[in-house]
Amino acid sequence: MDTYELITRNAEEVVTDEEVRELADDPAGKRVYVGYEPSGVLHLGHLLTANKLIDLQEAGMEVVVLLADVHAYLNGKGTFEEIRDTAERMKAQFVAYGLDESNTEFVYGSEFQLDEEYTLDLHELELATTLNRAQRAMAEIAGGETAKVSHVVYPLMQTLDIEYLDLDLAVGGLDQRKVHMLAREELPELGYDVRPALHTPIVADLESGEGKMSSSEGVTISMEDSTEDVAEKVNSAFCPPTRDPEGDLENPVLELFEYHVFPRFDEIIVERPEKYGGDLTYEEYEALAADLESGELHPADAKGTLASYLDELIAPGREKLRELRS
Ligand code: NAL
Repeated sequence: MDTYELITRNAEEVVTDEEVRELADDPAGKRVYVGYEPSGVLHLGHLLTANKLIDLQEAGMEVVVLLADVHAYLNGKGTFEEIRDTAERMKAQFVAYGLDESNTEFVYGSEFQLDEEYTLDLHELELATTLNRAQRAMAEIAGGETAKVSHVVYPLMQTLDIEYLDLDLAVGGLDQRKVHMLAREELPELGYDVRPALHTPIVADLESGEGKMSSSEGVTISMEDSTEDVAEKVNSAFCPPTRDPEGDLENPVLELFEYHVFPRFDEIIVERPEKYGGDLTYEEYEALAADLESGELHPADAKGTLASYLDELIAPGREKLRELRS
């Protein structure tokens, strides 16, 4: 796979394609970041962006993970002490999941966001941005309620972090796109450069195939789930024998194969008794999706296989969590 393909595979959107192509021409030493509001337990949403970070490390880029403690505080996620605690657990789970520790810089937001120069730049951004614009940038991240002043400071700080962390590429879920668009507009106002952004898709709810799966609503899989939990959740997942069900629905089983399993394994083996046709081996997502569609692969076999690969992916993080709690 060429570097541009590796960088952009499974991305829902790159802004702009031309800027990302330029990065792909010379990726060595380029700094890419993802920021996360600390959360004590990783779920599939976190792992989707982590998969992208692993791709980017493979492409030779340096990865910065921002443990966005101040942002979590501004978004009402708890006291500073609680947030710090969860951030340490989060970091340990990312490393267990497979982020190369020797090539990943973990930074706490509070390490630089409370500096004088940063604060003055932030105030300049506050002066340059309308309330309406900042609220719109924050709507998806806050999940509705953006009535507090903290909610409009949040996207401005995220904008500024792109400059202060000296980044070449911003990565995030599609829910971050409005903040990244704000950053493209506002950074030049302060005399800073515009940076490209890459957005990963948001996977549909496991059970219904509707809308967006997140930790707060709907069914997801987390590092806390046992092997049995994973099997049960995948087993009750929505899985019509097609890639594109009617209307707004998605096939979450296929999405998980595409975004979570295939990027991390060279081949996927569906184990089947001889009387049902014997084992199936797939090197590409498309081949598996085509077999599900044609009926060659039964949804129950697809689910059983998905559950066991997902379980293998989360097992090291689950172990780490147990260790940290004992
Ligand atoms: C991501 C988040 C917060 C601050 C950031 C600063 C720089 C780069 C990325 C950042 C968290 C993100 C979320 N807004 O919704 O999880």
